[in-house]
Amino acid sequence: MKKNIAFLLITILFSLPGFSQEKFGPTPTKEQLAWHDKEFYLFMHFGPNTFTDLEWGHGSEDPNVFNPTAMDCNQWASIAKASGAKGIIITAKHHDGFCLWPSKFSNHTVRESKWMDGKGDVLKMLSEACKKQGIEMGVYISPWDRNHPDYGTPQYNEVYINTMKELLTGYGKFFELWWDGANGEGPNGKKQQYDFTRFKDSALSYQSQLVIFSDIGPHVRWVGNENGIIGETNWNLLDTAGFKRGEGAPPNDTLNSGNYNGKNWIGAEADVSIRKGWFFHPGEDSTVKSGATLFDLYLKSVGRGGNMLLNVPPNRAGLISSVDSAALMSFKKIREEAFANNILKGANILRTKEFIEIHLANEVSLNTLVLKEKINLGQRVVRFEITGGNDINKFDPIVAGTTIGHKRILQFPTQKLKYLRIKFTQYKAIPILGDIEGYLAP
Ligand code: FUL
Repeated sequence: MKKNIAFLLITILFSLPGFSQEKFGPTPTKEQLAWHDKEFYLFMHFGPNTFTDLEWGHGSEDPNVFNPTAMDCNQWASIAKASGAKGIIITAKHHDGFCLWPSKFSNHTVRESKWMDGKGDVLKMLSEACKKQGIEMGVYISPWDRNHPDYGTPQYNEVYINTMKELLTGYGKFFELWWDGANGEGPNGKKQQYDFTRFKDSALSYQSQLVIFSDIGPHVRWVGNENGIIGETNWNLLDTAGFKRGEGAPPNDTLNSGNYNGKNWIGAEADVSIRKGWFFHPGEDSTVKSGATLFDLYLKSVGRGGNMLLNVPPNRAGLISSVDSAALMSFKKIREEAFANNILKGANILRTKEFIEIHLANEVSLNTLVLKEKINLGQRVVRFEITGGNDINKFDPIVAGTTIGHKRILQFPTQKLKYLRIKFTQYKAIPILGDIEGYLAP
């Protein structure tokens, strides 16, 4: 009977004007929605720097320094898959200009190296491996190029577009294109004026499903730090008018939290390396983050409504080192255990404009909640408070927070309760949440 009344109430409420499933404010495109659902994927920095112990190659390195001895992209992709990552973004070209594929538009590529007698193509090997494992692939193509002789001239914009075209038309579909903000001098001492508008239009003309990352999007934004941490308040909204990539980008704290009233939907992607450097350095094995540290970063990125881009750089053999893969597997295990059994499944849920109440049949112990907004209808929740207990007339404070977006993971000291209430204390439009999950994480 009680259940029927609740159901009736929900039906009535959802048919009221404010409850209609209308979009509110900027909303994500279907490509951005698919991107949000990926949540966690790997970054791989690989190239001459792997062999020279540098982070920023000069562009004048002998191509022969690139010489992985046991290169195996199937190992990369199978480790990525086993870790639960949805894809791999590879540095097809980093700032040193070295192309991991035999580009027609450069003389500084795998073709000029002795590796596989100049016949190797990392992009081809990786795209085949990802396909085999059923994961997706993305490309980092550094606009800054310390090798290309045309860098710093208008001609370089043509070179960059041709380079993108070659990659975007030769290796199957990518999910993401990564534009780094660093912009220094080329080999001729000149800085480039990038034609990003044309870069964007051409990239999308070759692969319209792409999401493009940069400090300011257009589709995905940097979070203002390289520690993998998104702001506790995270709006998927950003104002980009008047801002540039690199120098001229919005302040880091703005990128970290987005703009409350931002005009564009631009989700946050937290990039961080599993070890100290972005590239592999033999002396940095001891800096590999533990599974527990990675899980903490997961809570501070995916758990704050953004995505986690975790860099796991292949070593000089051309393999993921065993310390890194062990940390990834431990991270996977912690996630699996934390989200093993949704205690709230099947509970009675009562929704009103200002709160959601969950009534359980029996008392449960729980220390984790996962909330999701239906972001296809816009990001609406500004602030919320969660209370609960064993008495329908007495709700004690448990946890409070700001913004939900794609996902909000809340962890708190274990509570024993039968009743749970999520109260929206501030919202832009009537909150519309998806499934609410609860767990008892070890
Ligand atoms: C930075 C680059 O300069 C680093 O080398 C690295 O690629 C990192 C992910 O982005 O801006």
